[in-house]
Amino acid sequence: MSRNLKLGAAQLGPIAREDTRKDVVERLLNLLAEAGDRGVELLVYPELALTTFFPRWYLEDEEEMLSFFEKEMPSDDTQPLFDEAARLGIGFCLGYAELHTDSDGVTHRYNTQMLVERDGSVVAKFRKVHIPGHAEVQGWRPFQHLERYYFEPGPDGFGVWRAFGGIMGMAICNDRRWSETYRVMGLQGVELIMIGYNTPSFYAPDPQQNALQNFHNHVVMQAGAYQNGCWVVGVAKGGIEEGIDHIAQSVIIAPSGQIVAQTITTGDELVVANIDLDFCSFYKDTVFKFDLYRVPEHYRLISQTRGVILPPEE
Ligand code: ING
Repeated sequence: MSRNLKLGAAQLGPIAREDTRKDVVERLLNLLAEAGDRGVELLVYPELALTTFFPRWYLEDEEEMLSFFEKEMPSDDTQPLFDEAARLGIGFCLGYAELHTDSDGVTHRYNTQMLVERDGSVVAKFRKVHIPGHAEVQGWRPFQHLERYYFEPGPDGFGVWRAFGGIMGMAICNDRRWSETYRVMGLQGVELIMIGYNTPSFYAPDPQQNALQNFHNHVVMQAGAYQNGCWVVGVAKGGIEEGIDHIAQSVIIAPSGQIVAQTITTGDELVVANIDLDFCSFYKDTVFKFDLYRVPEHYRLISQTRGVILPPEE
């Protein structure tokens, strides 16, 4: 028995500060059209796929800052993407900056991904949990990473949803570096995790890591896939955007941890893989059979470990 799903990773190249939503939606539609030609059923776009990665600047003018956020999804500008995807019967995952007003009238700013089924219905919204960077301008940096100024952490954690014939999960960019991200969804039986990312190749706090950015990008997603017996798709907005280089190398990773598809450019590029969601059981039912080998009591004890356990003083 196999539950096949044709999965597409729709990598984007740079988006300029002055690019309009219409300019970008045109590019998303081009990738969608190619996905349709190649029989894709689920298409994953990057983090913040509608605008340039604006947290690289401190935007003093509130009106300009809010211009990078979506007040509704779909909006007039993004409705054509939703319409064409539904017409083609392709589901998609789209990253964007979300302005959300809750039932108490409080406005929140989130770094968000929306998952849409093949019939155009909205499956879920996920809001980024791990917000990297800093909240105030740091003059020593060659460029800023002000995500902690622009975004609140998502309040809902990491959920999973039944869609596309399986159990779907989402994470965004920095989330992929933390093992809890995958395990929290793994404990809920996740079979595919969709991750968009914008990752500068220069890491200001420790430039020694620059040369390892592509390695770190893949090792965390491959480990997360293997240790939780799930598929992982990681999709970049890459290339030199407003003068800052971003890694690309978008991938589709199997529950074995193997990379089954990878982009070879830093621009708009679609890679496709036919994934079998039943393949997850080769790992979920053997090496990582949680209810047999993963003893919660051990983890409760381990979680109480504080620092290094030293032998008693002589
Ligand atoms: N970007 C980066 C990421 O986590 C970063 C920030 C880069 C953190 C390198 C640590 C090391 O991929 C976003 N948008 O989270």
